[in-house]
Amino acid sequence: MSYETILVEQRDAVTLITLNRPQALNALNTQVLADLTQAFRAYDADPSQRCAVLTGSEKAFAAGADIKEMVDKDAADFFLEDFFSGWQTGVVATRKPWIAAVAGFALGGGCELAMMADFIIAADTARFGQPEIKLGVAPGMGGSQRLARAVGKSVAMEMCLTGRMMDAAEAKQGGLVARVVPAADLLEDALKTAATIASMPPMAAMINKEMVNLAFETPLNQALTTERRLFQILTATEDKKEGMTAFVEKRPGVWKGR
Ligand code: CO8
Repeated sequence: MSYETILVEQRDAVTLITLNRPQALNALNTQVLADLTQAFRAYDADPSQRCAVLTGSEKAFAAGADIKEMVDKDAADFFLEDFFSGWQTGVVATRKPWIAAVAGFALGGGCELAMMADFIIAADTARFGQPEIKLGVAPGMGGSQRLARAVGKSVAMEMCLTGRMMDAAEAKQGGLVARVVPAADLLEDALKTAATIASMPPMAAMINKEMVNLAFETPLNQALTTERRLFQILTATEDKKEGMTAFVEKRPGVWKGR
């Protein structure tokens, strides 16, 4: 498959997707969304691929939605195109796990894209922010909701109202990112983490992802019931039998993916 704005490679069972619009600090335009949608769907559909990493450049993960693409649109254009809705169906809908590896700027839509990932690993150079207010608008790809869930109301509100950036240390302290690593080690660390996830039974990985996401989308009682049902479904897989037998026999499991 060929892409205009991203690079995609497979490293064993890990798909590495790199945003590649350096001249625009990886600003997210319609073509980036189309390319990412195609790449994430291909990843989801390929049984040989078990985890993905999305990254940007040293300077910018992504500096936001493409302002030059939006500057001449009016409200009717945004409404009729249901602008930004494709991120939900094209990226968030990915069923297999994926990690955002963030260095440099992750602003506006860039911060929102990172927060769509299952978790974020940040370089010590990472800067997160929702500066849309300075453009006369507000987050439109989930930023106000996901940031508030990640770091709490006060910090999210302050960031959205002032447009200030949060550095990697603060992002770690606030729970926005799983880990901060030196910039030079970012990709290696993210790929190694992805390889660990890729070595797990794949259906269990997908269901663990679905379960954790329930915590942010569903009332507790309903989520607990769904967790039990999903657990019960996993007990019917061949990989459950293999995983538990391998433990008892003191050997590594060999996964069938079903
Ligand atoms: N869109 C388009 N182009 C961009 C963007 C962007 N978001 N960010 C950077 N670029 C371009 C610049 O225009 C510049 O291009 P050129 O060389 O042709 O002028 C090139 O990238 C390099 O950028 P700078 O020269 O500005 O680089 P600096 O190192 O000086 O600054 C910054 C880096 C601080 C990241 C700066 O580029 C910046 O502030 N960028 C914009 C950040 C921003 O505001 N992001 C939020 C965008 S809005 C959004 O994401 C969601 C909007 C929701 C709207 C909902 C409407 C319905």
